[in-house]
Amino acid sequence: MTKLTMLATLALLMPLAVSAQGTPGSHFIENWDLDANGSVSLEEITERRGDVFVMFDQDENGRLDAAEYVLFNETRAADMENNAGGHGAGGGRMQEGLTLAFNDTNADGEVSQEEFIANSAAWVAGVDRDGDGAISAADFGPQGN
Ligand SMILES: [Ca+2]
Ligand SMILES: [Ca+2]
Ligand SMILES: [Ca+2]
Repeated sequence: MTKLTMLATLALLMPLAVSAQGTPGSHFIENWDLDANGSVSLEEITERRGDVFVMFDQDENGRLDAAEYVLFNETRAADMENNAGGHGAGGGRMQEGLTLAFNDTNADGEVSQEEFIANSAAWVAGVDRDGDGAISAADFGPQGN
């Protein structure tokens, strides 16, 4: 993966950066809200996760193994660092949904594309605080974290 691709990927993965306006979650929503209607639906999450998966599946075998997760983890860690202050407990919650442990449903040590996509709903459920089935600004912020 080139440096440039990594930077593009970083932008894609920004999970919970507080934007210049200071609205919690706005950066995540900007990056994942494909139709820009202010909330991120399960469909949008699923599609975007498909893109992320392909980006990190370097040998293109349809599975993210531990070696490929090294770069994925480093990319997310760098993102967390670059956005220090914008991540609270909610940031961890967003990050967890992308980890190997969260997505390796059959515990074979790799995440297949099917597993990664199928866990989209569980990720949304974990973040969707107001229970409307989508992720919007209402699911971020200090209250209830
Ligand atoms: Ca949307
Ligand atoms: Ca692979
Ligand atoms: Ca697996």
